[in-house]
Amino acid sequence: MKVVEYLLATLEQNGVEVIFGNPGTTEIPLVRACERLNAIRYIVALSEVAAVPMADGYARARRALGVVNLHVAPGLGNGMGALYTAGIAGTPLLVLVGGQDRRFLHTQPILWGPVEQMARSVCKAVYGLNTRFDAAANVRRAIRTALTPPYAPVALICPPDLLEHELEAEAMTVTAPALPGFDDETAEAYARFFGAAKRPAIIAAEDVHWSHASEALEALAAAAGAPVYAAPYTGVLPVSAASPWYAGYLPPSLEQIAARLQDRDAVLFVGGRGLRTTLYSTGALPRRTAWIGTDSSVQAGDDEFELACVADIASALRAVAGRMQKRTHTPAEPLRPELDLPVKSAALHPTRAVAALLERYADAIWYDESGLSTSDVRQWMQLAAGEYIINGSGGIGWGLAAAVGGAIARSDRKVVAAIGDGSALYASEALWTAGRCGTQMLLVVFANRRYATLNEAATRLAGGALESFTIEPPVLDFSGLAKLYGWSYASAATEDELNGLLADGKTLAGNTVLELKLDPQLKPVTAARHF
Ligand SMILES: Cc1ncc(C[n+]2csc(CCOP(=O)(O)OP(=O)(O)O)c2C)c(N)n1
Ligand SMILES: [Mg+2]
Repeated sequence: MKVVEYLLATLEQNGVEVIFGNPGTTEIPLVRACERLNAIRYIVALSEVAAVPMADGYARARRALGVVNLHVAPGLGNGMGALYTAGIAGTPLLVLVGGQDRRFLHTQPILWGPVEQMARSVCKAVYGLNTRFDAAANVRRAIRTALTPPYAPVALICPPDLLEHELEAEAMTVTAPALPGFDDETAEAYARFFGAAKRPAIIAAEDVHWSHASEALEALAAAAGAPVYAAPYTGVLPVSAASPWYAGYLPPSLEQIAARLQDRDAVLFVGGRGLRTTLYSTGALPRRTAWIGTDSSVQAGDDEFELACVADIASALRAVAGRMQKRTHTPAEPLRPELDLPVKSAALHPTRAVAALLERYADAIWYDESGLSTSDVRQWMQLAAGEYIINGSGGIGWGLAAAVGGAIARSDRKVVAAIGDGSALYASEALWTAGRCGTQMLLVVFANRRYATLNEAATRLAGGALESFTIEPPVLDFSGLAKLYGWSYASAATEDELNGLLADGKTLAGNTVLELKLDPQLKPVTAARHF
């Protein structure tokens, strides 16, 4: 078979069903083979800034390897911001980079560039298909590395001339190394860590999702009587928000984190790389910390961990819970700080809009890049583990396209993308791919005609909103965007209008842009949590 056929057969054998990409000349062998073999679907995105988040959003919603194909140096360059995000949030992603035909590479042809060097800055490993002798091994090596924690993008550079070579090899299932569970002694040590604490807490991150560990986490929380916080900016909700043990997302501010944890005397970090915060602030964290995860570069505070283990998270948590004496069955009081909704106003209040949308779409998978409203979404959501997804890196322009990937991954489910008006415009061409794939998505645009988050930060830092963060005039007309890509469109400027739309099952069905026309004077009630 040809190298390209081997590549596709091996991907298929390892459960891959789709490749997202924006193709060019160097991708012609790959795209042609996808069409001819008709096993793996090549899903065209109209840019790389859309293709990479789509693959990432798809991977997270499916809890499976995502594959994206990028066109030589400029295509890889366009995709790098989102590859950075996948690396920070820890998504297993295989990046097939279209290399150049080696027969004239020395002439520095058009689109030539240092792809290996570029890929290395955002991928944890870079492999190439170099000869017909190494191609089969390197295909499998790249997949195996991508499926080995800590997860991050892995690049495989695929020169088109080599893809057409013949090779003799058999497609195989890759054996990704299994992480160990806990032996008795280790489980006992973690149980003692909790046993010595009066008021322990758990801070969980993305690895819980990838390790299918949310139930084990909840069981440990119940056994230890420990609230579970999501680490700030966690890319996938690690525990059900409806769980009595869920204590909410930690705010991305060390000062606010310290305030939330001030009466805790021991913290177990489960997965992740530590506490991602936004602006500089200080605060003292509990001194006693322990960690179970996959990435030893984790940073969790000023002190070293009392215990630290690279382990399979689900089985490790089960082993520790099994050794604990149950102290409490349910927490004494609600662990998430409770807030009242603001009173209804003449204009649509963003907080009340979020609450109404969460109630109506309680069973949907949510992708949230709603800017200043994200903390409101987290305050009131009751979503299931793995079904609330954010970029995780702070790199905006990811959420809309990622939600399209999620809607393609889970065509059995409604997907809601809650996106700020600024954030909606970095990769809005993803709407075309959604239309082509027949997704069922609701894109809610929070149209406050501002970079409100930046104004909030500017106010905090230097005393006031900035003219440059006002994105009007001209006023962005999202009905035009919907029309361009063949989506339906609805808008609401008052609560009654929004409720009318939510009550009527038809208007918001299918792929619909719902523009919330907001008064920028009405801020989300949790806005202060951002900094
Ligand atoms: C890739 C990237 N570019 C720029 C920024 C800086 N940034 C942070 S928030 C923001 C504005 C977000 O605006 P919008 O989506 O309208 O939400 P709002 O703040 O208005 O609620 C920008 C530009 C970023 N975080 N990531
Ligand atoms: Mg905005």
